[in-house]
Amino acid sequence: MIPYLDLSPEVSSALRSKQPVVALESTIISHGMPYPRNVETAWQVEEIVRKNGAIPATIAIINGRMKAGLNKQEINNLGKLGTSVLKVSRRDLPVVIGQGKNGATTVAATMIIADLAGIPVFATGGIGGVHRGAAETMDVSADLQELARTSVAVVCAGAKSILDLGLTLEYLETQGVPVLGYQTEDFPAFFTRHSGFRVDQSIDSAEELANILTIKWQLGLKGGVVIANPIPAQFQMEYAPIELAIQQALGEANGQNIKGKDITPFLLARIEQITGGKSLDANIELVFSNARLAAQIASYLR
Ligand code: PSU
Ligand code: MN
Repeated sequence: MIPYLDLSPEVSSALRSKQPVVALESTIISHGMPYPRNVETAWQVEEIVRKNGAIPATIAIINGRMKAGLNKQEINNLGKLGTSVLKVSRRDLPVVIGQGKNGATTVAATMIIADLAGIPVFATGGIGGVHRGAAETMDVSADLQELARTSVAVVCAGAKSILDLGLTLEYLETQGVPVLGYQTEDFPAFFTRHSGFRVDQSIDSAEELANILTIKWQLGLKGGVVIANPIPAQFQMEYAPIELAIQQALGEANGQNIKGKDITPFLLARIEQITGGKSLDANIELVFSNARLAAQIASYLR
């Protein structure tokens, strides 16, 4: 029994019988996509995890309880609340629990709860990272520190180039976090398959990825792993328009003095508006692809 943690009956029985389970985050639902597509996407992601042989565990805080495994109604409520729900990272967890509130968990907080629940594989869209201009702002996502300390593998499509991808990779290297490309040498840049930066290693199969995770944790090397899965080629965006949209959104964020935890959701929403919704379509497809790979990895992790 872990204090303040509730597993859904399905997740609880899957874990007890050692079936594969995939953790899913909720900030991507509330702050990462607009209603109602956020909710439809979250439901579809759960279906994809099931079709690939694993049980989905969407993670959030509801009335001050950490939940691993939400029902459709709970996902719908979070999606409807959107950015009015608290965005919860490591530092926010004790406060939102103490106050009995609702919270959507970031990559960092989802990793913490997945680890408490005993779920080592987690699928999302993109991780947070070192922001452009971090030399002055010191804006480095708590996701990176979490990857350094919490033993959960995060399957993502790399990181958006709203971030400084070069510094993000340097930070992960310093912190001892493996960055493994799934069938790619190139660290993917979320909307595009290539960023110009390299991953540590390209790994060809879900089975080999699972084996590497097992070895890392058997060795007592605590901490996460970034599994970078490029967006499927048919859904990737062209580099120039997405880079232009990012530049414009960054300029606006600067002009409006947006800071701290608000900056990532602001940029995501503006990029979607500027690209006329095209970025949202790409975002959804890459999450589907990550859910598929995560379920396969979880199935080999035994
Ligand atoms: N990047 C995305 N989509 C997202 C996020 C990041 O492409 O939805 C969310 C994730 O929940 C991530 C969080 O953990 O933003 C990072 O926020 P910050 O930069 O404030 O640490
Ligand atoms: Mn930040």
